[in-house]
Amino acid sequence: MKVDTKLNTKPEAAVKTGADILVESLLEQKVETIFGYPGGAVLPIYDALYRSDGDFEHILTRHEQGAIHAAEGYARVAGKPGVVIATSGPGATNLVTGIADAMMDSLPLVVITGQVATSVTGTDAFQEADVMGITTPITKHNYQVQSSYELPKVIKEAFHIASTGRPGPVVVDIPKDISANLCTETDQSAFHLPGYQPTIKPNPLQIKKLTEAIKKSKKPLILTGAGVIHGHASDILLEIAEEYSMPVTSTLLGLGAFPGQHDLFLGMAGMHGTYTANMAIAECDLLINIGARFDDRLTGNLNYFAKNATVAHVDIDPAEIGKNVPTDIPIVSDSKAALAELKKQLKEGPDHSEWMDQLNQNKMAYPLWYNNPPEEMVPQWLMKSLYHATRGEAIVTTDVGQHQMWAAQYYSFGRPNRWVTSGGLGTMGFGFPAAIGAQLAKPEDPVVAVVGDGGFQMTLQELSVLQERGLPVKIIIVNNGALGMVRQWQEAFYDKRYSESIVGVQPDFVKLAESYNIRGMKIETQQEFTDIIHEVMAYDGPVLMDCRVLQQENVYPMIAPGKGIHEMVGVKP
Ligand SMILES: Cc1ncc(C[n+]2csc(CCOP(=O)(O)OP(=O)(O)O)c2C)c(N)n1
Ligand SMILES: [Mg+2]
Repeated sequence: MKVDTKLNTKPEAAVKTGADILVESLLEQKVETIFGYPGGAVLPIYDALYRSDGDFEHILTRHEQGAIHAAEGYARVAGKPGVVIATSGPGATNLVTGIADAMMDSLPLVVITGQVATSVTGTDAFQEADVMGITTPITKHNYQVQSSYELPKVIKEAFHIASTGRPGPVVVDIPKDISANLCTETDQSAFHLPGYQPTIKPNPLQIKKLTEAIKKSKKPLILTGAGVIHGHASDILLEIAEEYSMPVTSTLLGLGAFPGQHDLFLGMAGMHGTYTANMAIAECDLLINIGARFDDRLTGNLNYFAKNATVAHVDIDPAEIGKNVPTDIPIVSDSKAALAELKKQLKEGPDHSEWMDQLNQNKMAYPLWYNNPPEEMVPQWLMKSLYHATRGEAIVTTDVGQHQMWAAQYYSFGRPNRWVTSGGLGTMGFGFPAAIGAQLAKPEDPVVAVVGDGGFQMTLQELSVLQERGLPVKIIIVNNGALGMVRQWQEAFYDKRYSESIVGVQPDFVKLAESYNIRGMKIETQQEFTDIIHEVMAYDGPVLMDCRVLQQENVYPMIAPGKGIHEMVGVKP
């Protein structure tokens, strides 16, 4: 390895800096869009980007958190890794929430952080932070690059690890001298990762067990998680479910994996799931989990979860199987490969017409409900109307809170990769920047950011990106003047002591939008919304709608913490 230690100021065409090597490696990975923010330790990288002359679209967000959530939205919708660059120290630590969010929701990211020069590592140098230490528990993998020689290989590995198996974030920390110095030789060999070989194909014997369980079942139920979407398994799932007429429910992150309007779909399950879906879990005799991780917001009290069921679990991550729910038929596999093998082996479906009748009766008797005084702006109505106005075709991103649950309940997703929400970490401030990333991934598609008045204020600085790029993202603030989900819990479990959850003071969101040269409007009635929404959606530019909804509305049904999945409150008015 030959490395020139002189700082590079004006590289000759033939001589490259480590940063040039990085840029070449990113191009080799067919990276088109980078989200980032410059600073001292990444100056050589930004210089190399400048000199790369338009090979990439670099999106300068106004905060590193905006960059990483935008990259998550991009990854979710584009189905390939989102790429982020931030500087050392505060730049890197500003990314931490988004890295943890991507880890929880299995989103592929390659996150490049600058680091102080190797000569001062460990001296508490200016803007030094232990990025490896901080990100080890929240990344699928992380690297600190030791030489520019190894950079091409590290980048290849990083993209491979982020996007294969169970996707996740990979951090590549690059000391400034390594990106700045000239480099004459690089390792172009192919990578070899013997310790990382995700199991993609299912064990056929396990699939045989599943086919036998399906044949015997009187009350089968399929549960879709995000793994169906990551594995591109929606089409084959639909074929199997239709052919054997098996009902389907979903986690929050699995929405869109199966068509939301389909007769076999029972709605979302879990804390704010439908009565039909949750009772189906409580009563089924066979639960087939495909790519969901049985998290507590889905299961409620584990003592009551799927108690009567044989549990089959398809997951590409073996660590998920049996983690929370004892599993009778473990299937470590890519979701599509597992379903393909199931389709091949399955010759006979379940005999379950009584079960289907029961589920259909539940659907009729206990639909989602809300009171709807037409003179009021009712948040559930708002989500349902957004669904109709966009014919279910929009890409919808959300923040976290009541509006997120209403969007999940009332916006019905017909296909995968249209629903972008922060599930595992529940990150307020996610929705708006994620919409920016989603819009960049699909420039022609309608993108709506459904955000809370609280969460929006955590990342609204990214309005600058809309202004600068003219991205036609539509922002719907479900403005209840409250941290609504906190208010709901305080109403239910803290005797209405609304500690710090009713927010009296807000900016004028319309003026705020206008100050960024973005169309803003305040919507106070159903009529106003109906009158304008088609025009808003057709408008070829960003629009912010400040929708003033009723503050006292709660999300129902609800499973209280500690309760079983069958113990819902608010099932009926
Ligand atoms: C970063 C972060 N901080 C705090 C919380 C806790 N939390 C969950 S929902 C919520 C209220 C969100 O309020 P808003 O954005 O207005 O949405 P609403 O529930 O009113 O629809 C809070 C504070 C969180 N999820 N994320
Ligand atoms: Mg709110």
